[in-house]
Amino acid sequence: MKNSKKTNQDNADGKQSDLEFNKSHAENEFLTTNQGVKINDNNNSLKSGERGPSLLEDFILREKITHFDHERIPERIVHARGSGAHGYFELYEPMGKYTKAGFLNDTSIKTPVFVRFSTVAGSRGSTDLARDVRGFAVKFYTQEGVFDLVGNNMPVFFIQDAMKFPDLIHAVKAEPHNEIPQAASAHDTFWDFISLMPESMHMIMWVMSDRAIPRSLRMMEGFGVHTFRFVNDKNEAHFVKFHWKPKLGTHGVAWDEAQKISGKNSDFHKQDLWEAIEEGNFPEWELGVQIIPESDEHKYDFDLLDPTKLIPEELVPVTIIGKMVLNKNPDNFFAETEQVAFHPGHIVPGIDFTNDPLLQGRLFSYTDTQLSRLGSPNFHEIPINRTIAPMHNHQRDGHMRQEIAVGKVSYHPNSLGGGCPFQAKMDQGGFTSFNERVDAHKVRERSKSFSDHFSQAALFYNSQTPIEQDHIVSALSFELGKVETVAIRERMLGLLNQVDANLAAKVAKNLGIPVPKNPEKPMNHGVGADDKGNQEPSKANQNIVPSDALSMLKNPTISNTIATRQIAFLCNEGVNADSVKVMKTALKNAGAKAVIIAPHLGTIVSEEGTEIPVEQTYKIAASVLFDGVFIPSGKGIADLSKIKEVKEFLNDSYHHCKFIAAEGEGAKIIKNNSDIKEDPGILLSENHSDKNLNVSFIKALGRHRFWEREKNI
Ligand code: HDE
Repeated sequence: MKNSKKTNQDNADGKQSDLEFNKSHAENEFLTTNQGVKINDNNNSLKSGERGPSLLEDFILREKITHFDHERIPERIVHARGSGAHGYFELYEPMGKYTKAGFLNDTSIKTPVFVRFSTVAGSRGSTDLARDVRGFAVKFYTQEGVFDLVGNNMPVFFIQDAMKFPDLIHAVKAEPHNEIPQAASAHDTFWDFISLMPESMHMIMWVMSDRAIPRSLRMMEGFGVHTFRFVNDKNEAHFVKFHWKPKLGTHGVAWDEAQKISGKNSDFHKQDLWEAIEEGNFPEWELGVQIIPESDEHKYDFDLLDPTKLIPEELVPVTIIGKMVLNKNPDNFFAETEQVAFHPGHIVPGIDFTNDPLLQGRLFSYTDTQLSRLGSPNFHEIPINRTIAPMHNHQRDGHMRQEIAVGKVSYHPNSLGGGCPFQAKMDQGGFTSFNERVDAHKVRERSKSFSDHFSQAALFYNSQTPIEQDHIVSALSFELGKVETVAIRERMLGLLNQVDANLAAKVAKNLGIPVPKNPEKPMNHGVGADDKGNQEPSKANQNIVPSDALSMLKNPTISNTIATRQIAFLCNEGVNADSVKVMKTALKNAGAKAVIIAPHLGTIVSEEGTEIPVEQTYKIAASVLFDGVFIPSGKGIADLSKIKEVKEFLNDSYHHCKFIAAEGEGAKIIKNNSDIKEDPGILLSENHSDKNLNVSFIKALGRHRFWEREKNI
């Protein structure tokens, strides 16, 4: 019962810790049944004689097992695997010119939030490091009601119309006959679908990029994807796109590394988020908006209502308006992260929808899915979903209703209840929909303004650095290499060729088949635009101006901080304690964390004779779980080269383009390793406790990876 007494506001303020709460309730707290009867023996079921059969009358056993049998609820049909955290949002400047939303006008309010990050395709127990889009859903508990910004870590989506969503998800999920593969898009049904859906090509560029394998949930951008509306108190509207910019920068891992992390620690992202918050390293994002006047609706060569398009930041800059801090882990995963119910239709006065046909479909889907998942229209009464705004209406009853409504009035208008509750006029904060004029024929059609599927795919590809482009080529070669049907590979090459001929040629080479000369017209297979006589542009627009904001490596907002990075210290008996201490202190001062690894747990004795506590052994630690590696000096360090796991550690660090620093005897280990070729990502010093090495290592780690190494390996 204790959690139900905590409010979302308490959670945001981080009020009472579990430990404090438990201490204050420890006295006189007995184990009871759900009916409050104190339990005398929680170890033995009721039997007829100590070796006899169990008795049906054991209501304590039956209650316990029945409850256990029903512990699972249906997992989310998409975004099943998630990690959540509480925090708050703070506004920098009042936004009254554009929106009347209270939380976007008062800079003194800390609006509580709950965020859930997720992968899309896998089941609830699947790995965090799947190549996938990440969900980035934020619930703002505003004083005017709940506002959910249910976005992703990529600014566009695979499809333009809600009608295609079940098809997309059926195609990407494990294949229905054998339920293989789990949390992976590298299989026939996904690419079969994609090869027939040219509208997916822009999103495909994003999911084949390193954005789909983030280093950390704390190092991802977030996007509202659809164009929404801001509405001010004069009822004037502006189009708006939402962006979350992480303070730690946007970083990905190498694909080989992602696959290895999945084996070493499939909870890598979940644990990283949890530990950062527990350690007080609260992740932060700034909220940015791109605002477009209604009069500019048709100004661009793409449609603002098309969710497969973004607005380049160079065309409409992102204005930063506030920040979000995540400062508290959930008390209970199920009660909060699993039961939280997001809905793009949860909006507050000052924010409104557009006619984006994907968004319009979502407005139906999310209540419907909660009914099946949480099992009742009363899901808003679950503590994590409760609004902090006063809530009064005449909705009644239903499964597991918590509220005990008093009195006999449950209708409006009424006189017996004094007319309560009253409708709110606009100036009393009543929600009114934006008064958009809609006057048209009913049609099942796609707007012609949605038909350029290749230009922004090419914009994304051409905005990447050569290293990032290589990663896209490798990802496509991996995914299509796992596809068994050759015709699907060929169709994909045809589509890639329509984005960029070089890209298609490189993937074709890896697949060992030529780019088809006259690719099949994929539109003939499916969405029917051809039936209506629409002429689809068959190639990307050639006059594309690259956008640096789309590249993780060029992104001007990239952060060079090494805060919260984990650096492995490869140690042994006889390590030089001063070498360890000097580097450890330098890293700590820069916000990073040194982890001492040695052949055994307990302590090791340094060459100076001091004891150094060991945190992990070589059997447990793996390079893929760290951001960089340091080998200190010391007589005993030379023996590290005899340890198989140390060699694997260094080789993986090298292949995944991590920065490696070493000094004294440590440097010799690197020099003598024939698998490692020295390059600027490897920082060696012959001296002990070299302060220059510390400075250059910290600077290097701020670059995240020395991706240039890939050319030599
Ligand atoms: Fe979702 N989506 N979606 N989606 N979505 C769900 O709702 C759906 C789409 C997104 O952490 C479901 O509560 C349809 C775009 C996130 O709990 C479901 C369509 C974007 C989450 C659903 C889309 C998203 C969901 C499953 C096409 C990025 C996880 C469980 C019309 C802007 C929220 C649930 C959480 C979850 C339907 C497309 C983001 C089934 C029909 C585009 C982050 O209702």
